[in-house]
Amino acid sequence: MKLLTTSLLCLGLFAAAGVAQAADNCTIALKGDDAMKFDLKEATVSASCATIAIELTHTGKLPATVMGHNVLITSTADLAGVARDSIKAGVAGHYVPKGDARVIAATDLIGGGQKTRMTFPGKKLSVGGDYAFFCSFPGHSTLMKGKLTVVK
Ligand SMILES: [Cu+2]
Repeated sequence: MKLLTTSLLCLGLFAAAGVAQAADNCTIALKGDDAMKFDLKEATVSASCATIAIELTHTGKLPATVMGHNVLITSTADLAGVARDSIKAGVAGHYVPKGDARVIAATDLIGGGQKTRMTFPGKKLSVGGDYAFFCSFPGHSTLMKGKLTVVK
């Protein structure tokens, strides 16, 4: 009976892990703080997800005008150019260049204690493509950036 219980427990754990992993592959969850850092340097999503979500939590206390964070996804090659052009959009424009085809996805700009979420179609990403995520608040992308890996 003890053996059976253990086996059932193991099965349950495996099932839970499988569900968690599948969910994670359709969501890019990041935390930003008052030290101008994201909690992750790398994220992985699946291009087969009908919808991919970006969830950003600002764990700091500073307002968006001082230490605002957002998450943009571009190809790695476009990161520097988009970061530069984002400045013109200003806080009111969430530091996201309007109608810029290089921006694959972008969240709103948030301040300390806030959360934001946006979704975009998984088909906007290609398996094996060279993508980056970063914060486009002026000066932040040097530290607040990471590699986005896209799997099948
Ligand atoms: Cu930032």
